[in-house]
Amino acid sequence: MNAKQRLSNWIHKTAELCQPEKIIYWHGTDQEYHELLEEMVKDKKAIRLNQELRPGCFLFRSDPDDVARVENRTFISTTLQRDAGPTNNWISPKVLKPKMLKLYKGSMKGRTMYVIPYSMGPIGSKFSKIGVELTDSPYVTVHMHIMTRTGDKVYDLINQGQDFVKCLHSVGYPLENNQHDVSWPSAPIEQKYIAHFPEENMIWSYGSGYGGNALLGKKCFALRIASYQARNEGWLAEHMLILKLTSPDNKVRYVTGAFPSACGKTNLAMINPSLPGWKAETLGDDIAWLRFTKEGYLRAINPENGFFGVAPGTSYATNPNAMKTIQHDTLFTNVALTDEGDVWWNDMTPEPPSHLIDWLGNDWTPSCSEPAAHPNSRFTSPITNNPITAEEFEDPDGVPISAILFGGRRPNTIPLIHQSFSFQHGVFLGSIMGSEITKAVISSEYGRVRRDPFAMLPFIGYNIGDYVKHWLAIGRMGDPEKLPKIFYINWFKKENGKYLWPGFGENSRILKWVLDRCDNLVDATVSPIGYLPKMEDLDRNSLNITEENFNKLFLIDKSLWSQEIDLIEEHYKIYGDSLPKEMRDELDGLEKRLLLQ
Ligand code: OXD
Ligand code: MN
Repeated sequence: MNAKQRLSNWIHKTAELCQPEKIIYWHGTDQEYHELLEEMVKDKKAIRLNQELRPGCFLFRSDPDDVARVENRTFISTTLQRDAGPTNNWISPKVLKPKMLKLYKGSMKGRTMYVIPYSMGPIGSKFSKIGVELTDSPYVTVHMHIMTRTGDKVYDLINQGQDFVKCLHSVGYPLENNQHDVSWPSAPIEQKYIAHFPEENMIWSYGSGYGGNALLGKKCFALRIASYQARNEGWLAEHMLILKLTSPDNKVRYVTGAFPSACGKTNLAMINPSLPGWKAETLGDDIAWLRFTKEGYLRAINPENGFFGVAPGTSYATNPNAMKTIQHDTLFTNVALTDEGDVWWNDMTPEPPSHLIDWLGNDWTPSCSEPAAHPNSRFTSPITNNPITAEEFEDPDGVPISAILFGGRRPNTIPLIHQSFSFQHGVFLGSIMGSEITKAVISSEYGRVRRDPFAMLPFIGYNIGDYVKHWLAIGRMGDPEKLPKIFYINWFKKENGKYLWPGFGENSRILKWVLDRCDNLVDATVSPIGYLPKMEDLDRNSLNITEENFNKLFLIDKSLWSQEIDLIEEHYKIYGDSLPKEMRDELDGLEKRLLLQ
């Protein structure tokens, strides 16, 4: 059976199973998008914001029980448990499929099933992959329209025989006998399933309408399924931003960066460099697909077409380019509504407005103890809204990557920046990545370090040990001269509860050193943990920071590093017996170097 027949068979079989009232084929036009938004406003599922203040913008409020990715309901369903590995929830397809088929039976009754063909990456690029999402959620449909490249050109690729990822999504709220709909349908938590069948190029999502649970092109396809495909096909699907940097002498370089959540990834992707003459442009803020070219360089594309950013904390002070991005044609979810029909969230302005409608639809004043916007409230904007999106974003061949940045939020131990001794040592740095748990995440574990290898812990679609082995294999496939250099960054070192480093635009000073190292323009100091900058190579002009504090940013404290080794040992237990030997060798090497110091 060819791809076209497979698509039509699958659509018809799904319709028979889920029993939608009607089927709408999405063609990817702005007219369909606007008409569907109008319909949602009429059905009270969306609020039109003040079109003078925020043209083309709408607000959605989710069910209070459906506000984030549900990792404990996310499954990798492979034939063998070993292939899902020790860090994923696993259920055999033989058990999971009958369970989910039961849930899907009649689940779209009284609703429309949208058929959304989409491409991750520029349509037709060698880097790109295509998928089709069948969903009964108009919210998901308008969001997929922004976040991916949807439309007829993708049907054309399928007609030409290109394989696609089958993505089925239902909110799990059938409307029986003209039952009245609710504004955000979803299913109880124990019925939610975000299931991946990597062996079959297939995703089944049931019961949630929110973000990564439901916009299946994003975490489900572009990370979990794609990482599985990438391992088999010799490339990398990573949770990384892509940034273009132009130096005052007009030299262009590209870097990628992986940081766990709440580490300022979107801010870095949209940085305004403080260093005179430097220019930064965005290629992506969340996902990168990297492949070797014939010439042996690793090139990257951003498979997405929009931003799905966390709203709280975003302001003209922290991220002016994001604020300009969301000024128009943006969909907001779970933020607060002002009396003028505009949006607001914590720290958007220094003072909150005197009255708001909060994300739950209730009156809110500054004396309320709960935040007006949900901590995981979001904005969804086309990538072209960003005033600093790089033109190469549409380049089907991607951009060559000079450096890979890893990082996390650590109040101590880890210096502001260090460089790995080799690609393998860089893989080690990725494998031990961690971040302090902030109050916004899990309050009971506040202050502890949570390890998030490569910022991919919830997104690796297969065995984590095999994933690290695959990174090592990529290192062996590349010419060491042409492979990106790997760095580890910590913008968040503190003393007496205060950040030592100003961050934001000043981070360009560190990026400059990264590029100088890539160009072999500067030497470095060899330390037990990696290469450190020589102080004279960091541009400190007009930087308001004392010599003493500056030095503290690079201090390697032996007793903290000895605790760190114990923490890494502890962390490595999660890999079980799948930890590659090279990582153990790197840890031994680190320990020895620290002892000799
Ligand atoms: C995201 C995430 O939403 O990483 O990008 O959770
Ligand atoms: Mn992310």
